[in-house]
Amino acid sequence: MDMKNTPSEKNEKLDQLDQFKTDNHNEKMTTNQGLKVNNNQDSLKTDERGATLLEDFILREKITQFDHERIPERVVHARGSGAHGVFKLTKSMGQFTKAGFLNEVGKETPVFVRFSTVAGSRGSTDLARDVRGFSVKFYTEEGNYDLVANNIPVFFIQDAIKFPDLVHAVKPEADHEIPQASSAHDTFWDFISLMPESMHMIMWLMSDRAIPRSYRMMEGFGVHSFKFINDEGKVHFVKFHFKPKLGVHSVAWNEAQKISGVDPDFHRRDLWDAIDNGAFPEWDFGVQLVPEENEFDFDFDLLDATKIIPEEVVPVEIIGTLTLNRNPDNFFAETEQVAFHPGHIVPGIDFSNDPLLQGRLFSYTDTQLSRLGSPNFHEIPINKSLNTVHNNNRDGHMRQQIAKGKVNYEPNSIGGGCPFQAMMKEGGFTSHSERISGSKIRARSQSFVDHYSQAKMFFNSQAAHEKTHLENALVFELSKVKTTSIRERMVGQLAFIDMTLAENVAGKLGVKVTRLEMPNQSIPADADPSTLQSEEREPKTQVSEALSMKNTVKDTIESRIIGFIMANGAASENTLSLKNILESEGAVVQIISNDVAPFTSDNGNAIVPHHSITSTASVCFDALYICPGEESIQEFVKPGNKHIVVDFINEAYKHCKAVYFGEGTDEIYNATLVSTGKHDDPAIITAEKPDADDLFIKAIAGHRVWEFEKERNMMA
Ligand code: HDE
Repeated sequence: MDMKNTPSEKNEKLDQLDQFKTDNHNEKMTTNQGLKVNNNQDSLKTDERGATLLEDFILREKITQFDHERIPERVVHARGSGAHGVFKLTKSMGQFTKAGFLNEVGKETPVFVRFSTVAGSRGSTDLARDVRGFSVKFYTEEGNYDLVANNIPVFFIQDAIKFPDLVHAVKPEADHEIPQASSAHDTFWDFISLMPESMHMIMWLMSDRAIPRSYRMMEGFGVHSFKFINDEGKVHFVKFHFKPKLGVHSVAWNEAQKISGVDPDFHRRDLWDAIDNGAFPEWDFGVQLVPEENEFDFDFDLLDATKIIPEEVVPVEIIGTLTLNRNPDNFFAETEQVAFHPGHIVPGIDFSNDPLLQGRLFSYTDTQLSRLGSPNFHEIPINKSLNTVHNNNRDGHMRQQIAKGKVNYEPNSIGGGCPFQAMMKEGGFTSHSERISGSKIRARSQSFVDHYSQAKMFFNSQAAHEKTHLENALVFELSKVKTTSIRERMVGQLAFIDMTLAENVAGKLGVKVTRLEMPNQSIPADADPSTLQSEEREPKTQVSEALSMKNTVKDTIESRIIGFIMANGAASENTLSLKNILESEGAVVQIISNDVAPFTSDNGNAIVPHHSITSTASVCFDALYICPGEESIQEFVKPGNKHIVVDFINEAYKHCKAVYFGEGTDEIYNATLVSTGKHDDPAIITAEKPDADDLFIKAIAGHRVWEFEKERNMMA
């Protein structure tokens, strides 16, 4: 496999972490005090059958530590997976920002990234329909910079004050704590149907973006407008983007639900295995820049987090590459204890006045206090900045740093005035100075009032199959809603986005489409409704190509998992040659047999299967190859085995995957739904097709033949 972007020889963060690592290999067991332990099997007792003594400090220490092992999970984004990596700058942003890590082309900055779902608990499934977190901690020479991003570029709400309401609504319902990791329930849709500002986000959430094939195949967005500040103090608004080199891909919803049962750690495992195998996930890092003086050039407000800047209006400039190339050593120490905060910034980057961002700036430190238990969480190795901390902040639970001397205040003369404040030219951070005038007011800007036009733009930009999936997702979610009035109100919302969508959904829910004269919850009760009622506007950009995942397909099969179905007597020549071709293109071949006992191929070689067909499922593979070999096929079509292999292939077929039937596999082919399908389906490959191997590779690179979905499922 192509081992690109091998971990840099030098990664200062990893070197720093090394100082905290321990390895038990060849060591004697000790207590927490370093005392060697002689017996870790029996507690201290009055005699062999007697009561245990309170004196047993070894027992007490062990049990006490265990009793306190758990810490509170994150109030949102509890379920996550992390990895180390490197950010390499490919284009200098020196003209726009003085941030050191964005100035010198070729500069490498160590990073730690944590991906997450939002609603589920720590142990919940990876494949929930949900937003994914994409948090990046850049360990820069000027301090830590955190880009706490999501895989969706907009948000549900415009103002942070609504965040607790949103999260309460989506989390399991308060009385019976049901459902886990799912938005398909009454309280979520009750809230959403009353929040027109969430409609754009809802379009994204109901799209397949919310069920990614892999963390490695999703985008990341900073969501808010931030500011770049250059040496002269000139300001540009900036939106951040991560674009995966493997393209943006999803699974089918039916598949997601099955993966949740078969392998709830699917995304976590996929990330871990890819990095372990040297298939390092990579993203292009890009920016959309808007000079400060052009702030008001748009038909939406740059400070409104429910809007994107369409890429047709401001293109994304690619400025660097993010590569993840090392798995953590310890999940708790690194992935669980890492603490992100959008307020961790460096000179050259500043906040905008987006009211959602402003609220976040308070929340993240606050939440770490209850989660990690102390304001000293910055001293946990994964959170430590590369440069040593020098200030007069002191003490508190679990303080690690030993600050020398008697001086812990400033100004001081006894300590020679240290630590000194840094001048700007020495890297001292100064907030960008912005002239603000106005009166104190608890209200929302008129410029935030259009809630539907970008929802329309998103829906209009989807390919036909993407629209169908989005519609089906709405039907699924709202079918789980028990309160009819909520279903009706939600359909009324959809009518502002697309009437056909609303009617199709309504038809399947058994409700009527009534366009709403609805109160907009973001409007204060005593505001003049004629000025603030949500407007129905046509989007200026009708269709944005960047919004359809279909347009992100890349010509690569790297890291795709291909299942080879084979047993005793499988034809070794064809199988090996295809395996070699696929692996040389970076794919991963896994052998599936009737059981996991080693078998022999037709040339007498012993083969050890990765899976038995009953211990895995077709949803865990990107494509299938039914290997040739008469004896092997006979093993699979034996009574008792046949329906298992047929169901396995049928499922892959229904999920629009590439399926390749080797020579002489007709008996299986004929028993599957595949035999009843259209012959021009490019992802069904049979051995007699010219260039069958190439066609298979092309089909895998295309990810799925969604355009044949209806056809493939009609046969079911
Ligand atoms: Fe977060 N969010 N958030 N959020 N968020 C948290 O901080 C919050 C928002 C995001 O991998 C919490 O450390 C408020 C937008 C990610 O550790 C908490 C608001 C975006 C993660 C918090 C938002 C995010 C979090 C919980 C509305 C995309 C996971 C644990 C004003 C740009 C970080 C924690 C990780 C986590 C608050 C909205 C992304 C409670 C108040 C918008 C990726 O502080």
